[in-house]
Amino acid sequence: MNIGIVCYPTFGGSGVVATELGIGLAKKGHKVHFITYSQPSRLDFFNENIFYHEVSMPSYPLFQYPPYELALSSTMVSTAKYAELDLFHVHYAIPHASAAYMAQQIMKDRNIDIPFITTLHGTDITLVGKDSGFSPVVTFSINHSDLVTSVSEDLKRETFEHFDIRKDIKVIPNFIDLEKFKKQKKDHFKKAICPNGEKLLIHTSNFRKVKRVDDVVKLFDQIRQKLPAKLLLAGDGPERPNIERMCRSLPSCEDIRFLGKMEAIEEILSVADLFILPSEKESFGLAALEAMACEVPVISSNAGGIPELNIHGKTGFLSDIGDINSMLKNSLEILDDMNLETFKKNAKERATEFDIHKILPLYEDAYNETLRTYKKG
Ligand code: GMT
Repeated sequence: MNIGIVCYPTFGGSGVVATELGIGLAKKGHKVHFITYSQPSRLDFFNENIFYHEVSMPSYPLFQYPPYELALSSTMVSTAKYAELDLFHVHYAIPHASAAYMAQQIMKDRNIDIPFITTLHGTDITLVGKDSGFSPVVTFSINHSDLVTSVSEDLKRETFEHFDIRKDIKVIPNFIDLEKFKKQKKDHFKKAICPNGEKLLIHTSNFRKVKRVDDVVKLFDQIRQKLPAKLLLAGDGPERPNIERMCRSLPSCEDIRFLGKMEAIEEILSVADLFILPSEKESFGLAALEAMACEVPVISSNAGGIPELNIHGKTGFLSDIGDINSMLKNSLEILDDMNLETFKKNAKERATEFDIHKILPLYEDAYNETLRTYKKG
């Protein structure tokens, strides 16, 4: 198949899923054409089946807000023609699904008629999508997608709850490449970070408010009063300066380290004992899946689709959003040496259920089914 993938090229979950999906499809022999405004961060190697088409934005002094969506639609049209695409798969409703609809209409005018599939990832529905400034466009572009997928049952439920959706949504969860995300022997890292055998806690995110990174720090501060431990905070984003300020006011500050954005996060996950994800909203929790694949149990909130991944009492624990006391009790239970190895083993076992080799064929089936039923108009 010739597949056009549209995504955000940044470190965010939707961009990572789209890029890893494209890489996986290319390895299976499909030709994959990425269309985005810069090279996706995980696409830094050569593969004969992967192509990259940059959306370039004409700059003009009249544009206070550059019309990215129009440039994207134009690039989709030209790529579809010259690469003879069979379909588009767009990730994140805004503005990719509406740009795809526009591209589809333009192509029809030129006797090219191909379907587009939209994958909903989370904040495109639960946060920005609900905003009245966007919701009519989100509703329209979901209803006019030829197939819609969502990354969890909970996100599907929320989409139906908040938008007037007149078509089915197929749930295809996030997935993981277990060749890459596996526990590696990095004892020297552990020795350097935890020289006295402290327990190692980690959180990775884009430091947006929904991630509640302040809860991570509050929880760590309390754990630190019960046992020797260190905390790594990986990633970057708008809340980082506030979190750094907060850390500096705490006695446990010297045990907290900010890592910034990391390419090879699996290396650090390999030496961690506990992953913390206290999010306000989380449609799936790819970061937690990456940790679990590296044998790291998860303390999380019960927001959104997290319970579809993290099994309470087995791979970690779920608590109500902001319930630090419950998270503390649960963390201490996991970090108890009598329990830790079992939680680690369970986390890994659960992660294998989301093996890319199991999930990728679901997307291929979805493509084939869409191509089969697409009514050219
Ligand atoms: O977590 C983020 O804020 C990034 C966001 C994105 O769209 O890039 O991630 C969302 O998509 C991921 C991949 O499908 C999911 O695993 C994340 O749970 C989801 N984030 C939220 O719902 C907050």
